[in-house]
Amino acid sequence: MSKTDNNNDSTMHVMSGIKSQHDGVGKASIKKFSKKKPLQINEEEYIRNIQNGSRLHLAKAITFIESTVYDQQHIGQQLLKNLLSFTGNSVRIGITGVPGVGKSTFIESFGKMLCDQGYRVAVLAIDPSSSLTGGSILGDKTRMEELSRHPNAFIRPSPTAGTLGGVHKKSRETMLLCEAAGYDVILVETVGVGQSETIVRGMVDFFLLLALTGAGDELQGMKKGIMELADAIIVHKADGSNEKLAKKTVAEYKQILHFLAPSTQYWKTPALAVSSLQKIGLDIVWENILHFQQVMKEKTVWQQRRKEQTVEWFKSMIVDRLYDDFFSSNERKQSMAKLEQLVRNEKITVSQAVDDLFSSNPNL
Ligand SMILES: Nc1nc2c(ncn2[C@@H]2O[C@H](COP(=O)(O)OP(=O)(O)OP(=O)(O)O)[C@@H](O)[C@H]2O)c(=O)[nH]1
Ligand SMILES: [Mg+2]
Repeated sequence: MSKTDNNNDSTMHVMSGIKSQHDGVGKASIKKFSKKKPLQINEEEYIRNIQNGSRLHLAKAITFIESTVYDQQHIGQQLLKNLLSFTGNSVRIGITGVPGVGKSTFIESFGKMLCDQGYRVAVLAIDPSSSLTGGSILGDKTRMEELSRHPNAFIRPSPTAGTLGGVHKKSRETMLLCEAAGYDVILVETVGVGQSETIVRGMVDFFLLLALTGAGDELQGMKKGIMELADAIIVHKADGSNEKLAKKTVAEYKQILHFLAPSTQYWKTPALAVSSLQKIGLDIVWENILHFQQVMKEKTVWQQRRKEQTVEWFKSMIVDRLYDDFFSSNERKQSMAKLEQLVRNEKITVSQAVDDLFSSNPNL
């Protein structure tokens, strides 16, 4: 890539491009963007600055990766390619739990504790609900106020524009960029609804489930499957008048965990009482994670899991690509519209319509 100036105009160009997509502006406007003069950056300078800890350059590189504009995406991929050999050295931690359980507050306190110990901490907030209003993101920014001011921290809320497939693709690459920038701990927050837990579980080494007191009640509503994804269950808000109940809940979870398959081989999933507001139990969570890392590295489960995750990522990107390619053809769109009409009027069966769509000689 040729070396040209990285001027402010280019940066504005990137920002507005991304904003438009999140605001729901469709492909037409993206095409208009692509027709503009190709965007170029000084790649070497970017790489050097990212590795030297420039948060600005890291943020811009992530913006390139997240962009839906081909030129920008390409720049992001080029940067990542050159930085790939510097990735992989962090502890990747996923954090999930129902809205309001205190994920952001936990990240603020836990992240700050680690930063104070000298670790560099990156936070990626994946929030499928935030794309429309942006409300959660603003909320999270204020909730993570102290952490965001810490020189060792980097916080990146990622609006997702509603597509979970897109989320995990970009979040993974964002995570790699953070690692290349020297972050030791990556915290990935996801709202505990639907598919996002499985996606995040597939990106991280250690998966934390935050729960509230009253395991008995909560378990009625909580899927056993989610508990089986967790490497630790945190009974959160274990402070004040809630402290006693939290300890009782921890005991209940321990009993339940006894009967569940552990998320990671050689690991007994613990249940721990934590208060992020009072900063109680955060050090024990970290001790558990360090112990997990040590055991899993010795048993090579750590390395194997990462390899499997990369292969799974590759497969899911193939599916994404097939999906996009399939639906982007105008000819196919027309065929689909015709077939839809035929199916609606019960002229042909759904199977016949699908066969027709996939056949090279559609009977239309
Ligand atoms: N008592 C107590 N309250 C807490 C604790 N942690 C968080 N809270 C409160 O719980 C509420 C929700 O906290 P958040 O951190 O925003 O929860 P969240 O899980 O990130 O919420 P969403 O991002 O909306 O899913 C806030 O009012 C917090 O002050 C805690 O350790 N103790
Ligand atoms: Mg939150």
